[in-house]
Amino acid sequence: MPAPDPVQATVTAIRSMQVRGAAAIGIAGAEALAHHVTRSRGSPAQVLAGARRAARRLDASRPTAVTLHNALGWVLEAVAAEATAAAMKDAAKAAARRVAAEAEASRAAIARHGARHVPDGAVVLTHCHSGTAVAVLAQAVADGKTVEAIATETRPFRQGLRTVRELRAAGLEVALVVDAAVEHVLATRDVDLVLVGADTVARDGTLVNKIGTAGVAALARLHEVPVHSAAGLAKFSKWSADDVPIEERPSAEVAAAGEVPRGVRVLNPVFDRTPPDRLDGYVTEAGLLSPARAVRRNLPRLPAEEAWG
Ligand code: RUB
Repeated sequence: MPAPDPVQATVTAIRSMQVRGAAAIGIAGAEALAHHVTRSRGSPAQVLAGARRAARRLDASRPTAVTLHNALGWVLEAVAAEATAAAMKDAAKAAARRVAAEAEASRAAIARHGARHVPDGAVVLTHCHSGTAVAVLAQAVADGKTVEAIATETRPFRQGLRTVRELRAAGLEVALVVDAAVEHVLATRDVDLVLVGADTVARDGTLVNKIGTAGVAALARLHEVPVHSAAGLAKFSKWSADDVPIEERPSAEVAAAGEVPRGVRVLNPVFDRTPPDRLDGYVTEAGLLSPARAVRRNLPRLPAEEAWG
């Protein structure tokens, strides 16, 4: 029996949400691409061409999260810089290991910086499941603070259930609310901070994150509650806000067949765009930065598009 195709296995895992969350998607994509390169045969030109084809297939599996595009770009850059097929394979493996190690280091640095902006006794509202945002809140508790989190359920995939499990395990007081409760929570509770993750930060500082983020941020502005997004280098992109593709997922995630009358379309856009003026800042590896500063710092560090051929 032929060995399973690592690219197809990862595409399937990402499409089916077995692997989800921007950071995890980037790491999985880089690993799959490196695995593909180590198995490829032929001349250096053929190895590079095959790597680019595999990268394009992986890149299409979750189009909104630029972490995937960046991670694949870093691996392609490393492969393209080598002159022999053997060196390309070593370079791909090393680049994938670097993507994973940097993602871990990035999360730890963001957790340290972000925790400093979570006051002792704070009530923090969060949306969806971001491993980075969870790490910030867990760090605040590890630093000796008492923190209460209010997590949205996040329809339709209900990532909020994972968030509340992880935050509770980290020692926070935790409440779960339905997405529609956000305004009521902001109006009736002393929420100190809204903290969310990021799938992509566009070049004008627009945050692209789980559907509902833009509304949560608008309501937070109305109630004068600061909004932070935990976003390391791999989340930044040269794309304009309008060019960040918003993934539409199957309607069955929202309503099962037969739950709505014939002729009713069920839309399932799973990300939205939060303009930078609704954000107080991005918590990056270099600390809490305004959207403009965060973009200025990170744009020059992204992989070059030429690596895609
Ligand atoms: C997850 C989501 C998260 C970001 C950041 O959406 O929007 O906020 O991906 O996550 P989905 P992390 O569940 O559809 O992937 O901080 O873990 O990178």
